[in-house]
Amino acid sequence: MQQTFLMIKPDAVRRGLIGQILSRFESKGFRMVAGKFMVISEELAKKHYHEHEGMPYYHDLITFMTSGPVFAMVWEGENIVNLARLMMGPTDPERATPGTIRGDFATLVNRNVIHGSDSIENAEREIHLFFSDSERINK
Ligand code: IDP
Ligand code: MG
Repeated sequence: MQQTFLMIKPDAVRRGLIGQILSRFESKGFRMVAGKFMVISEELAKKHYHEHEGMPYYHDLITFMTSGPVFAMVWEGENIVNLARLMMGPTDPERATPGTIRGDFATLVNRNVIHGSDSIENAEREIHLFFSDSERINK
């Protein structure tokens, strides 16, 4: 059974989309094992997005991700890393087909409503960046 890290970004929290987005993962048959409503620090945002340092959008990304509360989560299920990415749709909502989360709820690449780990290795890293082992429910 795989676990992945998902995060509802500040734009989606502000727009009141948490429930609709979570319900898609619940309906799919996945299980939330940890969740935290939080404002992330600049330090945590920079660690999370370290691969993007130096990109032209990096500064805006860090400012945006720390601009308001996010809902950070760990979810569990068969092949969830890949399946959650498919459910989210591509990074740029302009290329996301209707039926995907970004296809249905977003229009701009810098306001694309959700983060999801892109590999099993990154899922591990991101889960441990945001959650302690005891915060993941194992029942
Ligand atoms: P992902 O969120 O689909 O994994 P990444 O390429 O890892 O996409 O990029 C991380 C985040 O950085 C994106 O979700 C988006 O918020 C932002 N981002 C990526 N590329 C661009 C861009 O070209 N312009 C503005 N923001 C971008
Ligand atoms: Mg990514």
